[in-house]
Amino acid sequence: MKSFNVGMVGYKFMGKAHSHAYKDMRMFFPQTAVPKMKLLCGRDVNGVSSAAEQFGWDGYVTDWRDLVSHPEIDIVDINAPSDAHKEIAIAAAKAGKHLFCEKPLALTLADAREMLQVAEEAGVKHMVGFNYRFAPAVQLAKKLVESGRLGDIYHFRAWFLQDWIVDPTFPLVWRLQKEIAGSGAHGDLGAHLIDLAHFLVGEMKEVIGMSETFVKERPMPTEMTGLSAKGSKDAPMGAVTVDDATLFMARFANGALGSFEASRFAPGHRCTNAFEINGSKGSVKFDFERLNELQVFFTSDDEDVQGFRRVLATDPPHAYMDAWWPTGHTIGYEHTFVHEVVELMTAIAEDRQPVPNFYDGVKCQEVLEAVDQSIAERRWVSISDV
Ligand code: SOE
Repeated sequence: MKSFNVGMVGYKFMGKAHSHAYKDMRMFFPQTAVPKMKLLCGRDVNGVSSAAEQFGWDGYVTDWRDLVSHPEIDIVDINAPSDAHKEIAIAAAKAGKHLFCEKPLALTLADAREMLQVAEEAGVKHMVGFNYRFAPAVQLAKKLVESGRLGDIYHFRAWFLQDWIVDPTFPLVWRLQKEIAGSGAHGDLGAHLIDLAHFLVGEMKEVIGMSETFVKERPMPTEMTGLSAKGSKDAPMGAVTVDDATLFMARFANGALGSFEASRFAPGHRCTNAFEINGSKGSVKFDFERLNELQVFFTSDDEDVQGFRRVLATDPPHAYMDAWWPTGHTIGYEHTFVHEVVELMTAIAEDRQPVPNFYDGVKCQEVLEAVDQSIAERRWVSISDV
């Protein structure tokens, strides 16, 4: 059995999700090449040492350069905040390491393109963390579209809604600072929707959008981890430099119409990542809050029993489900990362590029940037022009 040594930068929210995936994968996918959890990297020595112990990493370093130049590391996994992606990915590729980078790939389209180019020139494998593709119900939606069972696709309608910053006293965490995050709801949540749209429907031709920052100033944080943060009453205020919500419409190359809504200002929606696809022969509906299910509708059903029905994607032949539990036993958010790592390890072992890879990261970044341009210029923008 092949095995590859992993070095990972970042150990908070995504770091925990990836660590869990490397660990769990060995137990449920024994035929897949093994990820060896060698080195964890973080700037705070106390934080990184206790995370390394808790998550099961062999050791830790506090400078990513030591990880990237380490002769025993085969794969560099980057889940530090977005502003760190480019420098680490480029250094790692030049050192001959395979790359696994969280989304959005970079702060700008130019940076994302450079990352792809350097990775290709270095001849390394590269993967981007669009984990929602790996939910078996999403894979089923893909199968229904690809096999023609939904017919010609007319609509892709998607929304990713959260509510963790509705309170105006919630601190100014890094996700609300443009120089670190690149953008707000757009790049954090909209990026997932754009990738799902590419995966399920195909490329977009043109877009038009609008966005808003509802709370323009927030107290500086005294502590932050994952999506939670603490502030204090007397903390100085700082400017929010990203969007709280971005909405856009798109025309796909195949003629379908798309609508997209990403917002962190939707009370009651803790993490609603949902889409619908309508085609000439039927429709599907997915909602991450019920990630084991796909709602399907076929116009070919007898008229008297037509209606959306719920398919539980928990058993073979649904993707990945032969590896998990006995019939009908559901899986969760963390399993999407396990499947992602299965693809990463399999692709490297088979000497092919994993999917989705930096090319998909760039395609997503093109749409993010075209939407930003359309908002700034108040007009439709062609994807081929960015
Ligand atoms: C925060 O908004 C976040 O954790 C994103 O960063 C993830 O990519 C998304 O899956 C859930 O929400």
